[in-house]
Amino acid sequence: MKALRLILNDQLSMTISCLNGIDKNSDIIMMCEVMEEASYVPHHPKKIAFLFSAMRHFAKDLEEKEYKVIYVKLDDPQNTGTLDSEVARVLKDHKLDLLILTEPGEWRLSEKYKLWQNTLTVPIQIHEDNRFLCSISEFQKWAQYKKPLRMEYFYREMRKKYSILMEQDGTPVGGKWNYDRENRKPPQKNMSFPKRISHKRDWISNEVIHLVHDRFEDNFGTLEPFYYAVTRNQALKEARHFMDKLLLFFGDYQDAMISGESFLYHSLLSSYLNVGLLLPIELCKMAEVTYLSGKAPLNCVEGFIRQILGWREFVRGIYWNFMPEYASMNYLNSSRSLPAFYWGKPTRMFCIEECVRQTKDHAYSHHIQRLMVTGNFALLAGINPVEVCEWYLAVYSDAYEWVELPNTLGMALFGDGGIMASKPYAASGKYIHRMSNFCENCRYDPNETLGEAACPFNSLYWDFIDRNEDKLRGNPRMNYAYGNWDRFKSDKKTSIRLQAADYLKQMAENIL
Ligand code: FAD
Ligand code: DLZ
Ligand code: SF4
Repeated sequence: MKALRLILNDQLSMTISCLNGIDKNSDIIMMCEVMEEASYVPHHPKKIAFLFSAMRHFAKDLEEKEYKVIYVKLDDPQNTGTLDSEVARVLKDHKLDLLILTEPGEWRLSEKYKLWQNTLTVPIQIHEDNRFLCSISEFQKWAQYKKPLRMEYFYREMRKKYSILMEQDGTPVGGKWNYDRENRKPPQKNMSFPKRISHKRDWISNEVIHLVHDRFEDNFGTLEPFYYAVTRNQALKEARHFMDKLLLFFGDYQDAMISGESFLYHSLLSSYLNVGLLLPIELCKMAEVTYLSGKAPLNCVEGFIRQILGWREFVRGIYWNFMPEYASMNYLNSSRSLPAFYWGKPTRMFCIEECVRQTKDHAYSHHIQRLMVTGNFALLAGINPVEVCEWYLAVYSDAYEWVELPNTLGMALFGDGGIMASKPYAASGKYIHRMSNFCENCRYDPNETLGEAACPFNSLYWDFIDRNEDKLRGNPRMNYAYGNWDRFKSDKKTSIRLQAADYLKQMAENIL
């Protein structure tokens, strides 16, 4: 049998399951750039350039290993623009009699695969994506009897399963599972950050950059300078650089935000992991070795491993466990439109402007910026989750629906009513003031709730607490917030409501 083996854009791993048992003489590997995938949201130009360049380099590596590869470029004249039609065309043209796939990262595509079982003329095999450390069925089994689902318990099981940071007697190294409390330091004055490595740009990347410039120039985001790693070797260099120079500070300042500093001590590895150039297990092992050789403290190493072995696998489990209903959940009935400042229009809120600017420049911002600035604002202002999710899916180079949706709809917007998080991550301007230097440059005052200079996050925070009382008051983790709200006199409550209404009106008029 001659098989076609389709590799999607985020399946760029030599160990990908659809290549298992491949016959180099007869089987064909297919990869294709299609407009349908490149435009279902307005992806950031850096994201598209990174993905296409990484794909083209991966195809070249496969050819060098003497696999037969069909690579369809976006501007190839015969490219019909969709995965359906391209797969059907290649199957027919090359008289292939089997299609072998690895399960995709998005529900949308898994539905497509189901459809192909009826529409294509050849049998189809779909293999598990074994790069993840917890399979979809294993997560579902774990989740079956656990209510509520909490990352911390899942993470402990994963630590035991892979014996990462574990003592021989089955206890966690250092005696604790989680060192998060040590990882919330605000930024210090005069912090310095090791220089990031850069990669030489070759003709493949140059060709892709021209293509993206021509075809996607209207999309939000800056294409140049383009500095992403696009091969496994380059991605490994990034990983080693992180382990050697940054991991030792990663934990302490994980939540800090600094104006003009997009990366701090973060790894910037999510894009490479999600596309398949790096594997989660190898990063966990590298971090563990860094700890064992005394090069980074336990709070930093455990914090990093928890993000990958815990959060990353947990969000994927949540996605596949609750889709397709998950995508349309809107527990708080949030319905306002996404303000234009998310797409780079001016705003007087410095924190938002800065996070959006960093996003525009790098197709990246770190977790706390995504969660506590742009995410928190959308939560407090009651923005429609569908619009917010589309924004996150478009603007970050690491964004695929399996990881973006639970983080945005669940963690940031509480749209799933508590599946991902035990309470909303709602915070006033005081949090941003404590964890960043953004407020120093802002025309608003984080210490004021009322008046012209008042930080919009403050009145919007109380308005959020007030208007969602029926849904949130019963939650024990919200007792503190409701205790404080209850202590406000009724005229103060009225003033806060009016102030918030005014800011929401300004937001709708694009003058906030
Ligand atoms: P680091 O801070 O260095 O963390 C190390 C690694 O841990 C990351 O590379 C990533 O692989 C993993 N990780 C950390 N937190 C999470 C998490 N919550 N979920 C999954 N993996 C995690 N991450 C994505 O990969 N794609 C997304 O589309 C995405 N969308 C997000 C949307 C929102 C609203 C929020 C709050 C978070 C989102 N995240 C997403 C999670 C997280 O913000 C990014 O993984 C992280 O910022 C990537 O930067 P880094 O590689 O420097 O991460
Ligand atoms: C995000 C993306 C883009 C921009 N382009 C392509 C493409 O041209 N070809 C492709 O195979 N995949 C692309 N992707 C990724 C898919 O949209 C989808 O998110 C993943 O393949 C899911 O596994
Ligand atoms: Fe953001 Fe408020 Fe601080 Fe301005 S004062 S930067 S709006 S938190």
